Amino acid sequence: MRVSPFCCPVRLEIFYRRYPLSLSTSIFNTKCYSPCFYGPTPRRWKAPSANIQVGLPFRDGWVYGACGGKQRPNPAQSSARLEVIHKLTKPGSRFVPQITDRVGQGGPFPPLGPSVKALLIWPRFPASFWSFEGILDIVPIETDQPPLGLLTVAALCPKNWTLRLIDRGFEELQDADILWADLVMVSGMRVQKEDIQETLIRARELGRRTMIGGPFASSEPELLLQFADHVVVGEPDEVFPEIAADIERGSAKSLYVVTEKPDVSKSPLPRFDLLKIEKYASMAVQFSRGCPFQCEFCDIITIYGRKPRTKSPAQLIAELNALYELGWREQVFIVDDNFIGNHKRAFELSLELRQWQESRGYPMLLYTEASVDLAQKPELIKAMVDANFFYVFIGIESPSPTSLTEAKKYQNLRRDPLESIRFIQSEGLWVTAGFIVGFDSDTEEIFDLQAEFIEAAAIPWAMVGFLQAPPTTPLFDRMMNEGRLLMESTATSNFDPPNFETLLPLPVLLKGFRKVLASIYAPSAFYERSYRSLLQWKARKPQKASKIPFVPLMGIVIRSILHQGIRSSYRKSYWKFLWRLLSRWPFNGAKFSLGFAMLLSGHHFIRYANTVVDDLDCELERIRTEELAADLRRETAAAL
Ligand code: B12
Ligand code: SF4
Repeated sequence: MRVSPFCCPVRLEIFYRRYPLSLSTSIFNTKCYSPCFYGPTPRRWKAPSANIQVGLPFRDGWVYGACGGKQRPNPAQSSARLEVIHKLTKPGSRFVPQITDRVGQGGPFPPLGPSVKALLIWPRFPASFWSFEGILDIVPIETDQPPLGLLTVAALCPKNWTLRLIDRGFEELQDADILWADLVMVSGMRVQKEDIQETLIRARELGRRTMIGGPFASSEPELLLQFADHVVVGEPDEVFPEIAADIERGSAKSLYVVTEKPDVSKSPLPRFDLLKIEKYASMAVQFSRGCPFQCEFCDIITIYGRKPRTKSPAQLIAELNALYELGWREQVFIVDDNFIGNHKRAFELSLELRQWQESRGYPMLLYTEASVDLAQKPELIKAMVDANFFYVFIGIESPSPTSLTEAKKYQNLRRDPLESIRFIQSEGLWVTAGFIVGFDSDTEEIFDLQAEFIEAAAIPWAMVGFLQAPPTTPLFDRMMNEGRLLMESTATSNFDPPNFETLLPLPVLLKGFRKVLASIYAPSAFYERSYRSLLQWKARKPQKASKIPFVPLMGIVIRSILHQGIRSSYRKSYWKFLWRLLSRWPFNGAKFSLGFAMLLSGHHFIRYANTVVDDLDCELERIRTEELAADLRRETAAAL
């Protein structure tokens, strides 16, 4: 069979280790003459026995060739391919695919030699709930979080490689930067897809070798194989030296699927020294990977596994020490998928963190993510508070028990979630949380229930999004089996409408979501909730906020008054909240500083919610016009 050059370019040869014969049937037995991937000269492929052709559609519905060409895919063929590759690369699957690229003699990738110059790139994010744009107008920082995955991979690179890091959150990427490098190494989440794609295409056009790893690569390698020379699926902490050796000596593969979950207690100290540290609002360290629960929509457990693996407390403290040595004295996010996934280890760590904080005068404010069953562990909460944890992000998702049951989020059903949140707040941790609409069990009441819950729990930073079915998850499989997956969906995060057909009609879902956002981020509601959250949060004695030196602090105050107190449309609510803060907690450092952070954050959340509401209005208007046009066409046809 001759294959269109646009559908090409990568061949996956699969060895099903335990039962090699069962996969010996040829799936797509091909000869390829693709000019797009390996230069203009057609090459003939010797088709191996089990050979999968990758040329899957992107969410926009087009199949892209590595040359940038595109064509409409054959939907039946594409979804069959997607399904096969999805199964084969699914972590934990019985299949252990070893993928070899067989182009040319001795592999298509020439050796890069022992002194590789590697450019690490962290692509740009689109504006969202998490991007805190508004705050960047006021606070002298340029971006939120550092790319910890890239910093970890940097530490795994051979010592004789020269490394540079570019964070596209605040840095331009010049051609000269790419041309400096022998190897361009990119990381990223699905939500960074656009910039990931652009960066990889640009590096390839400039003739540079490209490699991508990280969560997007781990969940959708088949898409990225079209743009990157090397795609690394999974956590390469233990095997990266082998991959690096392949790169150096010219035996590198297109795709590395690391199915084993590494022992993170052996992971190296991330290369924080590569960061322009003063540009960030927060630093990040990771204690554990994986989560023991089984939420249907979650790709944490398909990427990082259900058995939480932890570092040693000493290892984490060494990471904090490294940040301390670099002069970092502000907030640090412990970016665990679920900090209390292994609650015994979390407790041990918290005890040691307390000593470390005490011995240095509490230099770092900590925050993390945890499941709601934290409320059943008062000793752990106390230990965290003593270690200077200020707040915790909790996946509440829904106040509806039916929707939680559908999502298999059973841990949220053990105790009333409202009670749990109030307990955590009263024990000393301030709470921020995520909420989801679009479950099959959701009815039209869900929107009011969500807004009421957020108000009752007093959660100022409430991240409300749509349910998504990310590839590799059980929800993705279910939607695929039910024929509800939208292949043409361009969704990359929970802020986009679902990538499957919801049972609630789309206009109802969009209208309901709009209602929730408009109600909870109305300025008076936002600042009232912030105030109530401070009343509910019982800060404890050891909790110490980060100190901001006087001069930058004055700059922040002046810019806040200018942008928020004078120019903004919500200045009345701003002044009311500021007055309450000053009159009630002028000498309570913890409450005052978190309250001040909430005061500033209004500039992001209120404006962000307004933008989303405007976008939703446009989208609803578009749907309404389409429906009217369809009605008109039907009536005209009937009349004729
Ligand atoms: C911290 C974090 C954030 C931070 C931001 C982090 C940042 N740097 O900007 C915040 C809270 C802002 C955030 C937000 C979001 N996040 Co987030 N986040 C995380 C979290 C918890 C930790 C990330 C981290 O630092 N990990 C530690 C490092 C060491 O792990 P790693 O990146 O996987 O790196 C390893 C490998 O992947 C690999 N690797 C990584 N890069 C590279 C590069 C190369 C070349 C190679 C070879 C290997 C390699 O090597 C590393 C060592 O093994 C992860 C979950 C997780 N466990 O990673 C989710 C996660 C990355 N986030 C995710 C999502 C969906 C989001 C949101 C879209 C959520 C939403 N509901 O909208 C938003 C989008 C942000 C935005 N601005 O729009 C998903 C991504 C899924 C995907 N397939 O892309 C994850 C996996 C969690 C999940 N399943 O929900 N997030
Ligand atoms: S609790 Fe959170 S991390 Fe764990 S499976 Fe559920 S959604 Fe994923």
